[in-house]
Amino acid sequence: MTTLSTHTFRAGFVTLVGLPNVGKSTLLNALVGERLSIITPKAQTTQRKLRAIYSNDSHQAVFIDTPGIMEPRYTLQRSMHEEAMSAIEDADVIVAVIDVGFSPSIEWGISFNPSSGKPKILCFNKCDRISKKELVALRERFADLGWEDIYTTDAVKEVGIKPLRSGILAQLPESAPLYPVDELSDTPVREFIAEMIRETCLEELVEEVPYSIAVQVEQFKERRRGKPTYIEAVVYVERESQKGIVVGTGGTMIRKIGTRTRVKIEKFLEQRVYLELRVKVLPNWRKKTHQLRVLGFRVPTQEK
Ligand SMILES: Nc1nc2c(ncn2[C@@H]2O[C@H](COP(=O)(O)OP(=O)(O)OP(=O)(O)O)[C@@H](O)[C@H]2O)c(=O)[nH]1
Ligand SMILES: [Mg+2]
Repeated sequence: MTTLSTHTFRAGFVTLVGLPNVGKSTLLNALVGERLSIITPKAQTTQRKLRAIYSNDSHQAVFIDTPGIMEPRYTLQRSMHEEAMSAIEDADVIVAVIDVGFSPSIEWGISFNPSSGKPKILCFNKCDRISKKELVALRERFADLGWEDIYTTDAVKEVGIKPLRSGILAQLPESAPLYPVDELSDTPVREFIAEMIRETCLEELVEEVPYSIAVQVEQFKERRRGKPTYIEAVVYVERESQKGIVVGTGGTMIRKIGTRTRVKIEKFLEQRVYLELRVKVLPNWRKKTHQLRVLGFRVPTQEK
C-alpha cells in the first residue's frame, strides 16, 4: 500500500534588515553555513542585495542580505537605501537585526515597524557584548512593544543560529521551492570574486579610500591541464591621489591586496587562481547615476 505524503513544503524570501555593522552578513553566512557575503569591521560593507539559499527536505529559505539602513547623502547611498527598502518589500519574513551593544541599533529596533502584515522576527545579535541580565531587560522591553518572536545570537561564534533558523523556517508560507534545492545563491561567480577583492580593500585601506572603491571582474578563464584559473579585475577609485594609495610605493599595496584576495578566491573556488589587478580612476563615480549603472548598481528611482 502506498501512503500519500501529508508533508507540505514551505519556501520564501527572508530579508535581514538593520543598521550598518550590526552583523547581518555574518548572520546570513551562519544561517546558510557558507561564507557568501563579505564581512568587515567597517560600516556600510554591504552595498547591494545578496540572496543565499538554505534548503532541507521540507523548507527553503532564500535569505536576502541588505545594506545597512541609513540616511542617504549621495547617489550610491540612495541606491543602497533603495536596495534595503525593496528587499523589505520582497520579503515573506522580515528579520530585524539589532546589535545589542550599540544603543542607536536598539533605538532603531524600537522604531522599526514595517506596516505590512508579514511575519517579523527580532534577532538580538552580538549578545556577547552585554550581560544576561541586560538581555532579559531588553527582551521584556521589546515584548512590551509587541515582538513575539525574539532570538539571541552571537553570529561570529555561531551561537543561537539553529533556533533562529528553525524560528524563521516555521514562518515561511506554504510554497514549492523557489530555487533548485542544491543551489546556494543566484549571484554569478564573478560578482563573488569582485566582492572578495572589495573586502580585502576594506580591510587594508583606511579613511575614505575603501569607500571610494568599486571592483569589476573583466576576465574569468578556466584553463586546462592543471593551469590556474585566470582572473583579471579592475579596482576603480574616485581620484588620482587614491590611485596612488591603492597601488602603494612600488606597487606594494596592490600586490598585498592581490595576494590576500587570491587566497580567499582559491578557498572559495577550490582551485588554483592567477589574479591580475589593475587600478583605474573613475572620477566621483559614487555621485554619478550613469557610472552606478555601468558598475551594476541599482539606480535610485528619482535619478533614472
Ligand atoms: N562581537 C560580535 N561581533 C560580531 C557579531 N556578529 C558580527 N560581528 C562583527 O561585526 C562586524 C560587522 O559585521 P557584518 O556582518 O559585516 O555587519 P553588517 O550588518 O552586514 O554590516 P553592513 O554590511 O556594513 O551593513 C564584523 O566585524 C563582525 O565580525 C557578534 O555576534 N558578536
Ligand atoms: Mg553586510
